[in-house]
Amino acid sequence: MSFRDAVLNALKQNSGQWLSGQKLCEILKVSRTTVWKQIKQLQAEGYSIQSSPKKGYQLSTHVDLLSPEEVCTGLTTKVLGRKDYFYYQQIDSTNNQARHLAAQGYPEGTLVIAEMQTEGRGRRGRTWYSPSGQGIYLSVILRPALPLKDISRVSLVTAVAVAETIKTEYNVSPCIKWPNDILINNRKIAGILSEAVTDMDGIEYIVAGIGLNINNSVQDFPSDFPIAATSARAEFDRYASRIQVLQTLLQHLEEHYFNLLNGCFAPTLERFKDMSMVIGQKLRLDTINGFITGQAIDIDENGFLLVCDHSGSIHTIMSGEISLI
Ligand code: BT5
Repeated sequence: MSFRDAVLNALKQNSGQWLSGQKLCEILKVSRTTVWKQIKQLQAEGYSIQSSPKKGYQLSTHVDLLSPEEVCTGLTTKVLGRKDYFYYQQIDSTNNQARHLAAQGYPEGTLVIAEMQTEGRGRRGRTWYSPSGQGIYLSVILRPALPLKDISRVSLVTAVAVAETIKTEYNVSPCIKWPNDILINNRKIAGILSEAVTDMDGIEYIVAGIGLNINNSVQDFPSDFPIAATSARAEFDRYASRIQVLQTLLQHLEEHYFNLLNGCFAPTLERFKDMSMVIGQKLRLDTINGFITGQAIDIDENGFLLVCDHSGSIHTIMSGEISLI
């Protein structure tokens, strides 16, 4: 065990209580200055450690850092986060970093997680507001051995995993706005950015990026979003352990993803449709080829949206922006 881990362990065993500097020195067999330097380092990592000249050091009982050592304890996934887990206090965008790692050959299940993003990205050049320590900003590298036509299914799998995480943790079913917005009471709580690199043989890799608002105060969100933003704290009036929510998310994601790989996508599609807020709705759809208006009638087995226009023609839409009419 490294010296850093030994200090952290000693503090954790006494979390919520004071541990004198003298006692720590005895346990660790080092000088007070060495202990003090390591405590400063742990504070810089984000651990909430109080210090008092008379009482010593106290680690807050509420550790909520998304570091591998906190998240992997109690995580039951087999692949996601099991081997390569990149954790940052601050990064431009976890998707940028995951794409970079995927291009270097990092395997399926590699996670990139940050406490804060300075250039969090949405789709089509939009931004994702990512303040420090309040939400989950996660990208995972997937290398599905699937044909190209199945790419959209992976996006749906991710959306269902996020929605089910909210259901598991808060016992409330959110709505999914095809393809990738997760809403509660018409306010956006999460978004997904899937980026794929493909070749003639199929999918080389997909970076699935998830932004989920957990402990944000609603007043802190920028006021100019076209869809109002919300967080789990704002909706359910309580702080949550981001560690626990992240573990649940990784478990749901892995379960639905493995089902997809094993040819069992139908139950995930049904879950998606159950939570979809667009089926049956009149809408305007902006796509790269222009826009159409009509009624969303279904989502097909590939995850494409079927829209019936005013003349009765049915359009199969792979990606686009929906505005409900
Ligand atoms: C998305 O894009 O919803 C995909 C967001 C994906 C973010 C994750 S975080 C981890 C990973 N790394 C990244 O760099 N990105 C991914 P889109 O559908 O284009 O929605 C973006 C729009 O949502 C913005 O233009 C705002 O209107 C709104 N928005 C931005 N930040 C938000 C937030 N924190 N909560 C709710 N709405 C937000």
